[in-house]
Amino acid sequence: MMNEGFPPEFLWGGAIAASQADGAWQEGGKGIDTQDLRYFDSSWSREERDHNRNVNMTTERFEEALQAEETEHYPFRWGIDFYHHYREDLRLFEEMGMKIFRTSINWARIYPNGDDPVPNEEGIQFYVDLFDECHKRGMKVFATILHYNIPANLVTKYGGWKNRKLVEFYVRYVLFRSYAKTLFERIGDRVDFWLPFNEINCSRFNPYNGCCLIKDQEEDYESAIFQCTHHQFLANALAIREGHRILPGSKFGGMIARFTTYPATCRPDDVMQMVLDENYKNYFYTDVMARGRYPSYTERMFRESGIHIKKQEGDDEILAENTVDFLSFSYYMSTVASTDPNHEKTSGNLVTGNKNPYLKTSDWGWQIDPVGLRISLNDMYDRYQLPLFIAENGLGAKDVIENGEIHDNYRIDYMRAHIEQMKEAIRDGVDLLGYTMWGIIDIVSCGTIEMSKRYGVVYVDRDEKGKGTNRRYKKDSYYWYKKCIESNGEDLE
Ligand code: BGP
Repeated sequence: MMNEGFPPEFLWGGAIAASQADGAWQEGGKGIDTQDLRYFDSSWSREERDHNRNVNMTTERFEEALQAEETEHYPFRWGIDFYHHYREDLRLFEEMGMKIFRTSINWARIYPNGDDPVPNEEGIQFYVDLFDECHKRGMKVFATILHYNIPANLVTKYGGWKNRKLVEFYVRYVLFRSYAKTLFERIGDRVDFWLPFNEINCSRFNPYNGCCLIKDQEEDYESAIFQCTHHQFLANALAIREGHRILPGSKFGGMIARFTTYPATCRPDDVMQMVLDENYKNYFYTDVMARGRYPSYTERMFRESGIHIKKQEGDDEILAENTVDFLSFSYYMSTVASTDPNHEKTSGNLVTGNKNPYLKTSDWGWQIDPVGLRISLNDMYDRYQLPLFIAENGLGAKDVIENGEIHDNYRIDYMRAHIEQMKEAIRDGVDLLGYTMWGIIDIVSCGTIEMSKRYGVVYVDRDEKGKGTNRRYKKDSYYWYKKCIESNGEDLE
């Protein structure tokens, strides 16, 4: 029998990430982490902001930031002070009727230096309190174990994800309690869905964010990126193994940033380019996590890109025996594959892509494509036959507050169009578990570090220097999403 619409148990929710929201960068015993070190200047032009979005962290900037005590130029050090405001914010989410809340756990709150022999009890208590508050307010917890930021010490002392020891610190250390195992043992009963990594394909597009690589330290940068990714694949698989062992019945998802790609024309070469782009940007990662092995096209892909990685005895078995229970992805936009190097470009999440003449773009140049979400859902469900969860989807925009109101009809239009396509995908037979709209509350943008790029249905009065009352205001989209949830996706007017 064809599904008509959203199942009664569909999980409507919202998502944030610790580094973009929490602030309190030196409180509660937290160590300094890699996102605390990203520098932003509110006087930067549009070009400088886009350049710094992906400019690879330099050794000089990294070391300068490690010594910097100031916060104005380090927005991830203050976020929206969710660390102190979470009870108020969760009450707002409860009032909206949210069923699930996604956030990430900050590794540097649990192990301030990453290699500490014992965990930081204040950090564990923060997440016990936060997740208890979610359940008290009727929301399930969707926890991302790692959303880019690792303790800075793991970079300075060990070289970050390039070093296989990171796998030990993340999940397997027999001597110390490792990060993920500590979470499973100490707060595991409070988490309903786990994501070991946010967008495990990010390293390919933004290596500092994805795997904390500093470009000027790398001889063979491309190979270093994929060596880091191999270590993250192992950590992902071992987290699933340890999580299933410590928490029987627990659900672990693999997550990518989904770059849905169309051929520029029906010319076969453009279509072949699309196949290559889809494999390289998306399926390579979900194939490893869901099928448990490097796909057959890896060898040619690596060879033609000059990529060399080192595996160890037993790695293939770890990947094969510990695949994901569901797949998850962020979806903002789609892009175009073209064999024409002069194809017009536009910006996008993590990447600059080819322009699609049939699509409008956001203020930041991201191509808005709701039908692409239906295509992505059908593609991924057909390929893996695993339940899917949309972990991020939303519109970054320059919202304006007038007398305490924010009339963000453009965001309502964006959400309505994407939710309509989600319903179509469910009617196509896709098993879709839930939807956590990205940036349920305004937070600091991850790519361009801009507070002015607002995603939330809740507005936060804070500017790009971290100044403001930090008060929260319900946008028009807050009331709209509340109705959408109450009607289980039926009332989208
Ligand atoms: C994804 C990240 C999120 C969020 C989102 C929006 O890649 O997982 O952390 O940042 O992109 O991007 P931005 O914040 O750059 O607008």
